[in-house]
This record gives sequence, structure tokens and C-alpha cells, in this order.
Amino acid sequence: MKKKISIIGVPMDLGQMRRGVDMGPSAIRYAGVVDRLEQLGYEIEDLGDIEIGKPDRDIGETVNLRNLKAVVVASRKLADQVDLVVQKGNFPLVLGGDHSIAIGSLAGISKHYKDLGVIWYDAHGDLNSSETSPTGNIHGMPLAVSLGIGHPHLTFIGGYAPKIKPENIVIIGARSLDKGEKELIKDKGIKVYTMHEIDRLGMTKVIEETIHYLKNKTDGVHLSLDLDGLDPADAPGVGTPVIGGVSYRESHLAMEMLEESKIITSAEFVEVNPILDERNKTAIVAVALMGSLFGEKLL
Ligand code: B3U
Ligand code: MN
Ligand code: MN
Repeated sequence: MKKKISIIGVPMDLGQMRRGVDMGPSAIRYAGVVDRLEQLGYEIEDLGDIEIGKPDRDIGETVNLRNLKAVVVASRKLADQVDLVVQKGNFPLVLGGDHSIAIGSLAGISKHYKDLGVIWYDAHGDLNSSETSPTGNIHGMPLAVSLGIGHPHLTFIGGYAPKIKPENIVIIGARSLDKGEKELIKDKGIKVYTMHEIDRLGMTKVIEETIHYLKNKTDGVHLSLDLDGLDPADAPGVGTPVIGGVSYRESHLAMEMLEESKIITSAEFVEVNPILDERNKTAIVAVALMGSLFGEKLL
């Protein structure tokens, strides 16, 4: 029997500076996510959107952590929702919103797993903290936060930290890493497939190795897919595009291989910004990738 999928929209744009990414969930729904997954035989429950508050007015202790308070409040709400979805036995599919929402997703999911794996498909490492971030944008921090690194208001959402172990993470598509992020990757021994490895090995090998690396040591794997992991030619509607990214075809293959492996137990698709997009292309790409992740076949 196929699992029921629960969709949660998170219209969050406070983790970064460019407005419009709050319309991501809407754009993805408009691109037909519910129909697409229903056609694959899933039962879909769309839980609507998490309510996002207003930007913080005072900065105070939150220096270099833009909108910390509002991000914390939203992350708690998302964590609670995701927690309930996992408790029900459904597959949580979270639609962003900027990547700061992964803090809440992982807080809700990881309490159900002793050894949660994470595939972080992204041009960036999202491994900054207020000490290392060049921008103060929390969307550049969620992976560090989930490792227990960062402001305790973020790391202790859900009442515990860390959410994941460094050896259970695989980053795919990285090509823009800050100094502090590179140091953290080395220090913690985090597995990273930069564009260099993807070019050298090919996506087939990268995903085979990823599955092999995570399969036996994890009891669930969360896919956190930032659309800026893809090349801007294929996914132009993102806030911080970086040239030289993963193609749509490679990403499509990656999703198909992950589906075949059956290791993925939750997923989120983030950073779709319809204001910066070309005729909703990035949302359409996101939905196509979700189709493959949930078992759509070409023939
Ligand atoms: N590493 C930079 C830029 C960035 C991170 N994530 C995105 N952009 N999307 C930062 O702000 O931390
Ligand atoms: Mn990201
Ligand atoms: Mn990114």
C-alpha cells in the first residue's frame, strides 16, 4: 500500500533578503503538485500553509541573525506540524519558502529517528552561524543549526539538539561555500559532492555512493532540495543563483534513483521565488522532480 503524503506550505521569506520566496508554496501548488502525485496513486492531504509572522523590529541580541524571533516562531509551528504528520505515519512533503524552514522540518522529523540521514541538494552548504555568516541570513545556516551549531533559540527548537549527526549528511551540488563552512566540513568530516565530483564521477555514481553511504547507518533519510542546487538555466527563480549547477536531467535521474532505493522518508523543496522566475519554470521543475521522487516513470 502506498503511503499517504501530507503537504505543508511554508511561505517564509524572512531567512533572507529577497522578497517573493514567500509565494513559493503557491507557485508549486499552481504548477500542479497535488494532481501530479495523485496520478501516481497517492492519497494527498494538503494541510495548507504555516502562518509566518512579521519581520523583527528590534535587532538587540540578534545581531547577524536577521529576523531571528520570527524565524524561531515559524520553525516551532512547522516542527509541530511535521511531527504530527510523521506520528500519523504519513510522508511529510514541505514546500518553501526560503531554506531556513529546514530548521523546523528537521526539528519535527528527527525526533522520530535515532539516526536520521539528510541529503542536502544545494549550491550552498548552509553551514554558517552568526559568527561565520557573511550576510546574517538564516537561510544560510539551517544545516549548521541541525548539527547543534548556532544560536540556542534555533538549535533547541523542539527541545533537543543536535538533530542530526555529521556522518549522516551528504551535500550534493555545492559550488559556493564560505570560509567558515569549508572549515566546518573538514572539521566534522561531512561528505560533500561539489560540482567537481559530480562532473568527474557523473550523477549516477554520486547517487549510488550516497545511497550506499547512508543506507545501513540511518533509519530514515530527509531530502532537503534547494532549487538553487540546479543550474540557473533550469531553475532561474531562486534568490541566490550560482552558475555551473546541476542540470534538470541530472536532478531528474537523482530523484529516480532515490525513489528506486526507497530510502527517502521525508522531503522539502525550497527557495522557489516566482517573482524572479520565468513563467513559473522553477516551480514546474520542482513539481517534475517531485514526480520522479515519488515514482513517475517515463515509460
Ligand atoms: N553562504 C551565503 C549565501 C547563501 C547561503 N544560502 C543561500 N545563499 N541561498 C550566506 O548568506 O550564508
Ligand atoms: Mn539552501
Ligand atoms: Mn542554496
